[in-house]
Amino acid sequence: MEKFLLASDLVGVSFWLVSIAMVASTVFFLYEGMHVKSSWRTSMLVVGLVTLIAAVHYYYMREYWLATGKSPIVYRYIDWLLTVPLQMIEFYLIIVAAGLAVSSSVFWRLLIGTIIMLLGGYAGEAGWLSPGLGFVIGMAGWIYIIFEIFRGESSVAATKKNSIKKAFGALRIIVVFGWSIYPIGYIFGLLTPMIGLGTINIDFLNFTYNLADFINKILFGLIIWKVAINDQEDH
Ligand SMILES: *C/C=C(C)/C=C/C=C(C)/C=C/C1=C(C)CCCC1(C)C
Repeated sequence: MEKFLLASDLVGVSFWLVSIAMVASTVFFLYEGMHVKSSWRTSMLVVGLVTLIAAVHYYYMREYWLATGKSPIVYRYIDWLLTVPLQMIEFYLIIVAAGLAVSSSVFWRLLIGTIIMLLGGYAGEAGWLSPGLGFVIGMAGWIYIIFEIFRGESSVAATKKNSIKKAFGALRIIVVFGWSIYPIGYIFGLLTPMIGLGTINIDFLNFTYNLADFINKILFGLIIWKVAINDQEDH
């Protein structure tokens, strides 16, 4: 299709912008990670890895989009399969960085929720299952994750220290509100025929996912960075 990016291709522009933002934020997170208190360094490294992995995938996704005008489903879900578990590790690291004890089963439960969420979504988008059924399975995984961070073991540990309470609160907002952008993209992109709103809208789906990735990877990293800096000032 297109050889170069056209101004009329808004979705293509969003792929482009996010790919560059991921590269720049990777440099930022890795650099800043060297200057925070040592207990926060692994957390900063992990957010830098998340944006690095996303940057690589966004370069492929934007090319795929230009060449085919189709959803880069495989690249998208490989990216999520790597980066969402890394973000789940982050929850665990935040608690550990604050010197609180929590069992590693917290991480495993969050991982199981993530895999169910992504498998459901992929199956629905790739046509393994009907988009509606894939959506229901994906939602179940997400709801399980929300339950764990609001009612599970990590949520109890997180209330024990003030600086962590704040960080955890911010992360919860990301997982509930930031992450809700993805199913919105799915509903109004892929489920439109099912809910009587017309045809499948691949442009809306991809634009919305790109916006969501920008918020949930870069803003997520900035939250961790802010908490790490504040923790330093407390000491
Ligand atoms: C860095 C990438 C992130 C944080 C990706 C998150 C993806 C989701 C929260 C996806 C959620 C979905 C549902 C809740 C329902 C089914 C469709 C999905 C996979 C888009």
